[in-house]
Amino acid sequence: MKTPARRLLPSALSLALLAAFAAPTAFAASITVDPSALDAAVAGDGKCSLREAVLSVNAGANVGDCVATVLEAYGSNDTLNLPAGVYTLTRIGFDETFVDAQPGNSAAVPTVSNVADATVGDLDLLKSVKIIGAGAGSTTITWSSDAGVTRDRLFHINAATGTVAVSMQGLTLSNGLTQESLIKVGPTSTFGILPTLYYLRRAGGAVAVGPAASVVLADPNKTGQASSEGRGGSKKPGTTGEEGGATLTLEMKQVTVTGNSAQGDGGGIYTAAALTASGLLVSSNNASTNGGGIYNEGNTTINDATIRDNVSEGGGGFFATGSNTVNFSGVTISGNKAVGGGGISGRSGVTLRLLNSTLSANVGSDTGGGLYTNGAAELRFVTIARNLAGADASTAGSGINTFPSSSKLVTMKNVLLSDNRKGYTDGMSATEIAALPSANCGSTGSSLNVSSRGYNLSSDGSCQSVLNLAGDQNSKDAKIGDLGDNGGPALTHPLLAGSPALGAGQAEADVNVDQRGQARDATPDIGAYELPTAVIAAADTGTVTDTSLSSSSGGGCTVNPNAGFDPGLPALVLAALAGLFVRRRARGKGTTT
Ligand SMILES: [Ca+2]
Ligand SMILES: [Ca+2]
Ligand SMILES: [Ca+2]
Repeated sequence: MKTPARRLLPSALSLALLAAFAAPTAFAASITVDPSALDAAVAGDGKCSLREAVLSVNAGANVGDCVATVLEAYGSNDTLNLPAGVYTLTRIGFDETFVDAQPGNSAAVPTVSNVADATVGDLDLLKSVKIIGAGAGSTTITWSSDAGVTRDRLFHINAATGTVAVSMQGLTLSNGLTQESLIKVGPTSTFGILPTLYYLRRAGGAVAVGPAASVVLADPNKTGQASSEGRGGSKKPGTTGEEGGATLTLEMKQVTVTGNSAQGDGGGIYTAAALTASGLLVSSNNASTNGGGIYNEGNTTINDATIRDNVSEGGGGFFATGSNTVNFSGVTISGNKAVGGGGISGRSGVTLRLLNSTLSANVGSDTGGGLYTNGAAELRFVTIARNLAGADASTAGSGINTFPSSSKLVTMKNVLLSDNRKGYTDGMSATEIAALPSANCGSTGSSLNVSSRGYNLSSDGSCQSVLNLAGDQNSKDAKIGDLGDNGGPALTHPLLAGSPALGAGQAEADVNVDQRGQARDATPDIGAYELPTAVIAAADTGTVTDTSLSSSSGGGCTVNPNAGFDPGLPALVLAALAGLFVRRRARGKGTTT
């Protein structure tokens, strides 16, 4: 191929960007699936089942009762169309088979044979495919709960070589379950050198991405590993990467992952490869080890999403490990529960970037209600509020908990920390919780690995040793409302009248909107929520410049005397109206760059 002499060689980055954005314009083959079809792997009822359709994609030819519309080569980038309905899996059987000469004997080195088999159990996706539903409220893929049906996860992106790009859109994934007992491994052999596939038998209640590579489990009997790497004896990545020789990606748009369980990592989703998601809801999933909602070991970007009410041992909402970057923009993580890191748990190799996001009411029954990390984190315009931790050690934190052994820092700018408390035990009343000591910042050990970039607000003095730059405020009542629908795709904590967060942030060039899509002012509010200046002005009865809204550094808020709102309306009503407005406007978010 001829190349123009002066043409610059594309960098690896630009090639990667090209690959990411050069979406295929034509599908190879299109199959419409019938929700009333029996979950069969061969022809019989005259209807194309989801399983038959997946087998067709894998084979690159019609399987069972499916008949594809083929525009290009079958089996390269096909589309499965799933009209509204419930697609119920019933075909039991397990493909990743554990083989051990001495089951349950920790002295033996267990081996695993893996044969991805989409005819039974989970639907193994071996080729690039788009799975398109009629919307998360209309199209559901689930496992049968009937007696005699031994459930498995729903989807397994499971290729040892090649490139497999899977896109899911407009679906709900529910009732998946991975079960450790089915691989005949006793608790005495759950650590040591084991093939990754062992984990993939257990990991990912609804979806697992990635096979291959060997990994080493931390020995849960050695307490040192638990203390340095976070809660839960779990694995460390092998040198060749979790995805082995394959390039796997998963894209999810407007997908709900709810009510799934893993007797391992990733109650909802386990990913060892790149995940990109928007409009994602991950709720009420359960993992017996790490990542109640999502276990992440890849470079992941999630925008406009909710991760709530998931439960695990480490990282109730989201657990991040490996050497990866995780970008969250417009994500609310709430009501999740774990031993360590109720909302998010991040390990040492991970860089977490949170923008316009909310961590609320998560519980770390031991430590770290909101964010628990010994890796790097960059927080901008984030609200961390009302998270709870069990630990009452003098240095422990509930909003953010870091590790002194880590050289990585949590950097913060325009971050609002409010009413994160420790000493919590299950069953406490609201009155008892309100009486607990506040611990927005803290550390397992003495040094707080947090670095301010200014313009943060903490309702208590626990962050004061590090939040001491221009614009930082400590020990001020943040005056936030309850987590609720204030417009936008996820729940947020609104700022109330008189909040010291109002107009007290510093603008960032790449952040034009708040979590809801509301435009940011020139002097933005601290945290994920922006109250429009016009609303502040309307709530102010006559004073043009309200110095009570100024930040401690003097970055004040100049109100608009020409605001078009009735000054007689209470600020809260106006805030609600603003929320309704936000919900309807076209949104263009800042990016986590
Ligand atoms: Ca059929
Ligand atoms: Ca299978
Ligand atoms: Ca499988």
